Amino acid sequence: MATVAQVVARTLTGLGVRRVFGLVGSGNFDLSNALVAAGASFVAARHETGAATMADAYARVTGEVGVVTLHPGCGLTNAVTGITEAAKSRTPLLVLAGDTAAAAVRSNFRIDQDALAGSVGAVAERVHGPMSAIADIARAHRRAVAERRTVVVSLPMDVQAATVTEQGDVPALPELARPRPGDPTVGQLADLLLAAERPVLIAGRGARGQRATLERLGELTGALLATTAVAHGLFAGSPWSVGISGGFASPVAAELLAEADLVLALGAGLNMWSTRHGRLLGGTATVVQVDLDPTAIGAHSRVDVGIVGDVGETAAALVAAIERREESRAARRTPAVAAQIEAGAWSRVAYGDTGSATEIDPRTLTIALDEILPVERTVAIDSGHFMGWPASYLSVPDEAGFVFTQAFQCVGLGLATAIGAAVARPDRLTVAALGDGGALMGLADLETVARLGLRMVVVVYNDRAYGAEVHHFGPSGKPLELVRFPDTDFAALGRAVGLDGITVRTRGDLKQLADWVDHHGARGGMVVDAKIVPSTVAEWLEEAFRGH
Ligand SMILES: Cc1ncc(C[n+]2csc(CCOP(=O)(O)OP(=O)(O)O)c2C)c(N)n1
Ligand SMILES: [Mg+2]
Repeated sequence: MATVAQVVARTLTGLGVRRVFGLVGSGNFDLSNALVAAGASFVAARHETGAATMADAYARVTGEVGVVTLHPGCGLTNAVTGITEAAKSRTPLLVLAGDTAAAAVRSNFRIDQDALAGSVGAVAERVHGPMSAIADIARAHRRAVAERRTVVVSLPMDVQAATVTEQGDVPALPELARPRPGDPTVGQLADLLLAAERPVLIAGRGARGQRATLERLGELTGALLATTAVAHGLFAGSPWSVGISGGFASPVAAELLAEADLVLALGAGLNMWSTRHGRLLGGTATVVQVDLDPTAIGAHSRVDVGIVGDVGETAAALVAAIERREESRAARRTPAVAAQIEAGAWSRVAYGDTGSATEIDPRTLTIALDEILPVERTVAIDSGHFMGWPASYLSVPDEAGFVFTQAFQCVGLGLATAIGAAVARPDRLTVAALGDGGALMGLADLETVARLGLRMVVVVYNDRAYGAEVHHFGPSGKPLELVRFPDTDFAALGRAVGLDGITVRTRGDLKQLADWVDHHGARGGMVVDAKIVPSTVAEWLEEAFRGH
C-alpha cells in the first residue's frame, strides 16, 4: 500500500527525475520526502522564487526536466516570478505545488492555483485522485518535455495522503521524431544560402546543442556565426563567430551583421534585443527564420522566408543537400574578415578607464575577472544596467556555460540562476554577476550558496543604485532620489552566511581573488563587492533607450 505522494514520487524518479529543488512546508512535506525516498536528491532553497529559478537554470544547463516542490498557496505565489521566467523561456519545468483539499473552502492557503498558473503562461495540471495519480503525473511530465512547457501540477493534500490500492505501470513513451521541412523547401533554402554574398547564421535558444551541424553549415556556405544572448557560447572559440547579436554585440560584430545580405535565424526570435530594434538586420537582407513554433516566425521582425522545423533537423537536411550538390562557398570567410573579427573582440575595444582609488571601472573589473577566473566556468547574469559587461567580457566555454534568465526581464533571479547552474555543473566554477539591487532582492539564497558548499564567485556590480533607472531617467533631468540608496557591504553579508568576502575598489584589490583561485583552486564561495564607478554608462543601455 502506498500513498499518492509516494506513487507520484516513484513515477517521477522512474521517468528519470533525479534532482528536486524546493522549500518544504506541511503541504509538500510528505511529497518531498517521498521524492528523496524514491531516489531523488533534494536541494533546499530559502525563497520559493529562488527554488523555481534554480530548477529552471538546472534544466537549462543539464537538458533534464527541472522539478520544484512548493507549499500550497503562499508557497506557490512566492514562486510565481521564477515560474513566469521559466514559462516565457519554454523551460521544461514541473512545479509540484501542494494544494488545499477541494472541501477546504475556507483554508488560509486557498487560491485558484490553476488560474494563477495559466495567467503567467504555465500549463495547469493536477493529480486528481488515487485512481488517476500515475496517469496524471505522467501526463504532466510529458507535457513539460514534449511541449517544452512549464507545468504547475497541483496536488491537493487529501489526495496526496490517499492510499493507492492498484498501481499501474507508467506507459513507455516513444522518442518523438523531430519535424523537418520537406525536400523542396530545403532545396530552396540551399539555393538562397549558396547565392548569398554575405550570409550570417544567428543561432538562438532552439539551436543550443547543435554546434557541430551549424558549424558545418557555416563552413559550406561561408556564413559568419552569431548567437542571441541565451545561446551565447554556442560557437565559443570559432574564428568565424562574431559573438552575441544584439545589444551586447561589439562594434565590429554590429557592423558585420548589418552588412549581411542573408540572415538565417535558427531557433532565434529576432526580437528588439537581438536585432537592436531591427537595426542589425540590413534593410535589404533576405531574412529566413527556422523555428519549431509557427507563431514565433515573424513575430518580432520582418521575415521573408519562414520554415517550421527543428533547428538540428533542418540544418542537417541543409548540410546533406549542399553536400550532395558538391558545392560550397567561402563567401564571408576570408582572412581579412577573420582578422577583423579577432581585432574587434570586446576585450580589444579601447575605452577610457574611469576608475579612481575608491571606485573601479566596471569594464576594467570584468576584463580582470576574465583573466583571473578559470575558463571552465558557468556565467549567470542578473538583470540591470551592469549586465552587458559580464555578457561582453567574460568568456564562456560553451552554451551550457552561460545562463541568462531574462525572458521576464526581471531583477533578482541571478543568484538563484547561478545556484541551479552550480548544482548542475559542480565541475565548473560558477560566476554569478549581479547588480547591487538584484543581489539585495535575491539575498535569501546567499545562505544556500554557503550551505551547499558551491564553487561560486558572486560578483556584485555595486553602484549604490538601481542604475538602469538612474541612466534611463537621469539624462532628462528627472529626480533620482528614489532609485539611489546607501552603500551595502556585500563582503560582510557574504561572511555572515559563511562565504569569503572581499571588497574591490581597484584592480590591485583583485589580487585576493587571484590568490583564492591559485591557492584554494577556487573552492567554496566568494563574494566580490565591487564598488564600481556609478556614472560609467554601458553603450548597450544607451542604445536600447535610443530605440524606444
Ligand atoms: C522584479 C523587478 N523589479 C523592478 C524592475 C525594474 N528594474 C529594471 S533594472 C532595475 C535596477 C536594478 O538594479 P541593480 O541590480 O543594482 O543593477 P544596475 O541597474 O544598478 O546595474 C530595476 C529596478 C525589474 N526589471 N524587475
Ligand atoms: Mg545597481
